[in-house]
Amino acid sequence: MKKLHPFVRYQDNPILTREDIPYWSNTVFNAAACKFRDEYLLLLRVEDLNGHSHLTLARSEDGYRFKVEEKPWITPSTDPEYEVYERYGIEDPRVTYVPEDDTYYITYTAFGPHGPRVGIGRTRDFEGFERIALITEVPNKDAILFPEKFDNQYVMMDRPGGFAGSTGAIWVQYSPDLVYWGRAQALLAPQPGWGNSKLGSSTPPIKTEAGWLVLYHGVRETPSGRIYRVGAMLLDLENPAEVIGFTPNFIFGPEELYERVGDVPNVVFPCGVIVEDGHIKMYYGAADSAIALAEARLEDILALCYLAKSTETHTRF
Ligand code: BMA
Repeated sequence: MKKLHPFVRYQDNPILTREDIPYWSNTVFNAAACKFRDEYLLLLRVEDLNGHSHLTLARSEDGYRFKVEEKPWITPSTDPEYEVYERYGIEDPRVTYVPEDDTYYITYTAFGPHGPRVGIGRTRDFEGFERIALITEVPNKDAILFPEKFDNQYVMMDRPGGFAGSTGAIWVQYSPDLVYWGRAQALLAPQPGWGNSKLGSSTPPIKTEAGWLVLYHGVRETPSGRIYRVGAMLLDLENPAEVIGFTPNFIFGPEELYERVGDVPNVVFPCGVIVEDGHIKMYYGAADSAIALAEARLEDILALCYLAKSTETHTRF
């Protein structure tokens, strides 16, 4: 089969499966990624045998071969402020380093009897982790913080809605302190086609001369289930609520067996990217059962973002 441009899968994919987790688990998928003190780190979503998720660190010297830590790092909170909202697990982390604060912020989906909502916490050393707040109501997920402030405000993308048959769009919100959020605006919404049901931001914004580059996922509802694929959008450097362009076609989707077959078939779900020398390493969950890696040249993704500046494939507001 002719391979899609511009991502190339790592030859030894998948890079992590439950065989690599030192304790009993059901699956590992949807990992955040960053570099820290010359190491590549993945913050893995590990689903236990009860079907609830927690977060475990994996470390690597080369970005390809990871060693998973012996024990979970962030588990659902027992603090009464959080407990009910994290009772069924914490999922799909994203890590954003904010140089101004010299801090790594971790956003995650907290899942409990009321549904999914977003939590945020911080670390400086990937040893201690301090929760800051639960920052959305339900239902909401796929929240990612920008690495810079805009007019002294933190900015995050999130994905309210998208449950019980409703569609879900990517939004932005602002906060002076990471606790209180508002001025919400819709950014990019589903349209008929590959992302007809839900869109959600996937990976933390990458600053380029052309704008903030964000990979996002689009969900297509089909008679035999959902297909999760990946697109890219470019946001204005000064105003992250302004979409400069996006890829009208998906640029990555499930093709390999490990992406087609698993607990949830036909899913590629990136949560982390690492950029080095103009190349991007995209770490993605495959079929909710493994973690895989694909690489692309940054400029190739940027070029594809200019194909759509208007409303052809997705609705802009
Ligand atoms: C989304 C998220 C992801 C998951 C995907 C496919 O809604 O919950 O964690 O990978 O569904 O099941």
